[in-house]
Amino acid sequence: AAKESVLNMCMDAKHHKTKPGPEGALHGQCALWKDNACCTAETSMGAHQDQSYLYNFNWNHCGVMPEMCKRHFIQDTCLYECSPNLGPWIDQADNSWRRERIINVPLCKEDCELWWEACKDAVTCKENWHKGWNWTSGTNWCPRGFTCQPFKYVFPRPADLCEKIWSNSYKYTTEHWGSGRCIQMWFDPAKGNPNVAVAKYYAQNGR
Ligand code: FOL
Repeated sequence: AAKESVLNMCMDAKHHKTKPGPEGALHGQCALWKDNACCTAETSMGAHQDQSYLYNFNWNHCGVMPEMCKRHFIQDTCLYECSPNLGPWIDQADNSWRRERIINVPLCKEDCELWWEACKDAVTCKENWHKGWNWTSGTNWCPRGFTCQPFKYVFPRPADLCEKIWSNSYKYTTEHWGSGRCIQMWFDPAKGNPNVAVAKYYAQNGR
């Protein structure tokens, strides 16, 4: 029972609760986490809005992001903001807007590949979406010298997207949904949250 302290916890970041607990009214795609969440109902609403108060982030910096792609970014936001099972991968952050971050969370192959497939023709100008934008208008636009290109050129393989976009928040794995060895971005809440067992496994066996 090593490192039980990392189970069921929230990172110290911009919008996270101090500790996880039930949230009756989580919105839309974040509802999967309503039995036990690090996000509030308000944060879950923000996860579904363009340029929400969460980060003022503009998904449409190279033209409108297709809806089928955006749902994967919404699901990423829900996992990032709501999951109480990312403790084994919490690390100190060097950002002004958060004290802690997640690093190398082993993402299930299916989640990464479906995300990439849905977004391969969406367009962006940057590989790392955490840093280096032009924020002079209050939201992020492409900095000088960065050209808008389809995701499939910016991120040639699914692993490039999942690992690089958020500064190695995720590690691409070949582990499958239901294996108990990878974190699932999408799951059926009727069957319980599969990430509880995954956090327990990595807390005991090392990340
Ligand atoms: N999803 C996942 N999986 N991991 C994350 O770390 C994550 N982070 C965000 C959203 N979803 C995530 C937050 N996104 C800035 C840009 C993006 C962002 C938060 C903040 C931003 O203000 N960037 C500034 C630099 C700020 C600084 O680091 O001091 C910039 O230069 O563009």
